[in-house]
Amino acid sequence: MGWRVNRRLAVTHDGTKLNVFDIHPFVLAPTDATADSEVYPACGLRLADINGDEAVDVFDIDPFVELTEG
Ligand SMILES: [Ca+2]
Repeated sequence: MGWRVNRRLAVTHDGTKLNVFDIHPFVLAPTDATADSEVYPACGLRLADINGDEAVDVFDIDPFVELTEG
């Protein structure tokens, strides 16, 4: 796999592992950071950095999908 993935934290920061309920905040975080902080104040953009490269971008999509499938 090769990704340094944070499997402990869901994007929603709800105490669960990553699941389908993290899809909305995962999409919202990089596209509208203001709305994301209002809707999910406990989250933070860093939780959407699934591959651990300190950026939230298109390269986080594949590992995110893989985690939600597993
Ligand atoms: Ca990333």
